[in-house]
Amino acid sequence: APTPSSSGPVAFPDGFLWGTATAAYQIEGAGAEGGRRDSIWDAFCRIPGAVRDGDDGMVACDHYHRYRDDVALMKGLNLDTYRFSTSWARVVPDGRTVNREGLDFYSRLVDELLGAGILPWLTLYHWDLPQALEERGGWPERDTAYRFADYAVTMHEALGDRVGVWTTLNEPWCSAFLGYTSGAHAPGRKSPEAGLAAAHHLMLGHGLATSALRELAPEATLGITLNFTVSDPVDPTDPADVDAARRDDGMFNRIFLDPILRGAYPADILDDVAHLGLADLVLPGDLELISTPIDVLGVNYYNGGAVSARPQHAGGGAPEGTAGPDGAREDTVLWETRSPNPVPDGIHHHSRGLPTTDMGWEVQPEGLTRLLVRLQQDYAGPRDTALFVTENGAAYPDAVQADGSVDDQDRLEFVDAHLRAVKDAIDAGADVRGYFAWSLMDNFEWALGYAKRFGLVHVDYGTQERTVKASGRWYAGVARDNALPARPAARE
Ligand code: PNW
Repeated sequence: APTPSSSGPVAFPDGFLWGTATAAYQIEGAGAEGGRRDSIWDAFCRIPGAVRDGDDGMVACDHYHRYRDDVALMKGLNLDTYRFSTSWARVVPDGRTVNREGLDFYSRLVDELLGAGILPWLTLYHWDLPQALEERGGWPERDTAYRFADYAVTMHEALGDRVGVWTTLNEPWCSAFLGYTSGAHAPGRKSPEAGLAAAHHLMLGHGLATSALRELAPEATLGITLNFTVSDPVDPTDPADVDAARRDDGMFNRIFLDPILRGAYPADILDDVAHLGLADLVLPGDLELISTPIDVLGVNYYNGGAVSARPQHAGGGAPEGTAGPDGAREDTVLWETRSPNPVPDGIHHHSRGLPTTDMGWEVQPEGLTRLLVRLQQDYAGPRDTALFVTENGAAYPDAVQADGSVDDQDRLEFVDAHLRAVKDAIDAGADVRGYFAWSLMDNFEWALGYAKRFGLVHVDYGTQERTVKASGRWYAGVARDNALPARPAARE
C-alpha cells in the first residue's frame, strides 16, 4: 500500500518559496527593438539546420511587450517569486557600451513584480552572449569573464536595491559543452579544448561577478544555478561501468561543483582531461575567486542516467519507437549517441525503459531526492549554502480541447512526483528552501524551437493568447496552501 507521503497531502516548511522560471531569449522576442543587438543565439538560429523548423527568438512569447499581463498571470498563480534572466545583448549590445533602453525594460519588469508582491530572482546569464563578444573569441577567451563581471556590476547598479536574489550563470555545463564541444547549442563550435576553456572562463566570470557584487552589497543574496544528473552505473558490479559513471558525474556535476564550493578541480577529472590544456588556463588566484562564498545553490534537475562503458544494443530495454540506442530519441537528438562532454569515449547512456517525456528524457523523481541529499552533505552544508530547485518540469504535447482548455495530467503528475521527492530530501536533512517550475509558459526550447512545450501556461503562438493549463491551476493551489493535495490518482 502507498505510504501517506507518497500519495497523501504533503506540507512544505514555512517560508518555502514557490516560483516559476523563464529565460530572456526563450520568451522576450523584440529581437531588434530597444537597441538590442544579436546574441550568439540570434546568429545560431540563422545557420540552416541548426534549430528545428528554422525557428528563432525574434518574437517568441512577445514578453517584452506583454510583461505586465504576464506578471498579472503570475499573481493569479499565487507565485512568491519569479526567476527570469536579463539579456546581456539587450543591456550591452556591442559588448562594451551600456544601452539605457535595455536596462529600463528590466527596471519596469522588476517594478511590476514588486507591485504584484512577487520576489524578483534574477539570472545574469542564460546563454545569450552578445555576438560581438563571440566574435572576439567568446567564452574560450579569458577576457569574456571580465566583460561578464562588468555587465554584472552594471545590472546591480541599476537594480541592486530591488532584486532579491542574484544568480550569475544558468547551467554553465550547457554553455560550455553543448555550445563549444558538441555544437548542439550556440555558438555551435565543436572542440573539446574550447569547451573546457569555456567552462573555466564561465566559472571565472561567476567568481569575478560574485566577488564584485559582494563588495558592492555585502548583504546581497548571491548564487549560481547548475544542471545536474544522477549517474548510476548500469552494472554496479562491473568496474568499467562504475568508472564510466564516475566520469559522467565528474564532467556533468563535479567539474563545476568542486571549484565553486571546494575551491579546487576534482583530481580525477584533471587527470582525465590532462591532454586538453585545462590546467594551463587556470591562473594563480582563479580558484580563490571561483570559490567566493555563495548564499544559494540553484539546482536544475530533469533526469538522471544509467551509464555504461558499453553501448546499449538496439532494442535492449528501450520501448520500440521511443528511444534508440543510448536512450536518444531520433527527433530530439541533442546528444546523438555520444556524450557531449569533452572526454566522451566509453560513456554510454542506456535506456532503462522508464516512461519518457516529449524530450525523450526518462522520468526519475527519486533521483532528485538522492541528488539534493548528496548536495547538502557534500557541498552546500559544509559551506552554509541554501539549496533551491531552480528548474524542474516536463515537455509534453498539449491536447487543446474544443473550449481552449488544456488538461495536462501528465505534466501535473510529473511536478507532483518531483515535489514529493523534494519533500523526501528535506525530511532527510537537505536544506531546500524553494522550487521553481520550468516553465511559466511554453517558449522557445533552444535547438528544438517551439516544438516542445514546458509551460504551466499554454501559449498560442499565432495569437499570443495565454491559457493556464490544468497543471498551472493545480500549481496555484499548491503555492497558496504551501502544500500538495492528495495525489490526483489517490483522489478517486
Ligand atoms: C535547461 N541536456 O536546458 C535550460 O535551463 C532551459 O532553458 C531549458 O528550456 C530547459 O532546461 C529544458 O530543456 C537544458 O541536454 C538543455 O542535458 C539540455 C540539457 C539540460 C538542460
